[in-house]
Amino acid sequence: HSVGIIGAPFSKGQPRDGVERGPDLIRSAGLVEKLKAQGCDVKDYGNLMFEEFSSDEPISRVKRPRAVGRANERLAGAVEEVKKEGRTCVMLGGDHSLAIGSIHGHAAAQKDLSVVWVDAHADINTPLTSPTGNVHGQPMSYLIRELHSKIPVIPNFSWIKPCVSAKDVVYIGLRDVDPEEHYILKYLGIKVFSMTDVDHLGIARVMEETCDHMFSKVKKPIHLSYDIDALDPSISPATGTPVIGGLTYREGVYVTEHICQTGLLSALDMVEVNPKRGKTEEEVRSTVSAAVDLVLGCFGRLREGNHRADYRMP
Ligand code: DIR
Ligand code: MN
Ligand code: MN
Ligand code: MN
Repeated sequence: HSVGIIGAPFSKGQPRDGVERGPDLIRSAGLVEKLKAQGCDVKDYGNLMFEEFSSDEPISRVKRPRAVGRANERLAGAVEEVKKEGRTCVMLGGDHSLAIGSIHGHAAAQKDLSVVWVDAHADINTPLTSPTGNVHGQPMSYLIRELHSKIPVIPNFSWIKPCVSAKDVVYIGLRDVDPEEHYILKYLGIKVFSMTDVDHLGIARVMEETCDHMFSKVKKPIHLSYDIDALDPSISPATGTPVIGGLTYREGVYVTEHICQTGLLSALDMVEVNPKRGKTEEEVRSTVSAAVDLVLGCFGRLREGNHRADYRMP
């Protein structure tokens, strides 16, 4: 695997600080070294720098629109560059509003994508349905073509062109969905595997059906957007909006192993790791370590073990 890492230390898509420390923490846990040890060719592009806005008043219900819009525009450009260099792009967040830039930049280089969104939340509120005004609860609404007419004009958001079709999106792990979001998911006929479906089918069948849905016509490159809050808070408590009843560590890793074996993973987001939300050092360590393992699972790590193709027994 050829991998390009972009750090996006950005937190203004939601109200809690600390999530901007995600990229450096995930790197400190040895991500790059571990990817190299499993045979990946890794280029770390470092952290992006983001503009500050002295005045950034809400527009409709959207909080800090200028900062969020500009940060995502920068990220989109960076992701497009990584894709043009032929690498699978790994975006380390930061909050999930960054999926706007990550998916937009990916789509600019690759045009037709499938999106697998692994999260406790659907993150599909429009600026007009959002109960909180936090953009990390809205990124999908800006990206889905079918919602274009529902998006008002927002400063620094005008560069965004919807680039994903509703039929090319699959959700896994949902368990905290606003009523308006539930309406949108049903109205657009989006494929959803909620935690009820994970309980009912088991994660293996969920992944089979995810692939069947994605590959029903042509095989498109996959954008995997992984919110660490998809996992149960017993494993990843250090996150802004933990929700009880999530994926086990094993289910979470299984998702990455299955996506890896499709051979179609083209970009990955790993977001919402927030060390300030951990009550103890151990809670932070467990959350960061899960995030690292999920990334490793996306790039060939197998729980049965791995060895290099050129290994010879001494
Ligand atoms: C809620 C919470 N649906 C919102 N969303 C979160 O703010 O729109 N997303 N926490 O990660
Ligand atoms: Mn999310
Ligand atoms: Mn979430
Ligand atoms: Mn499959």
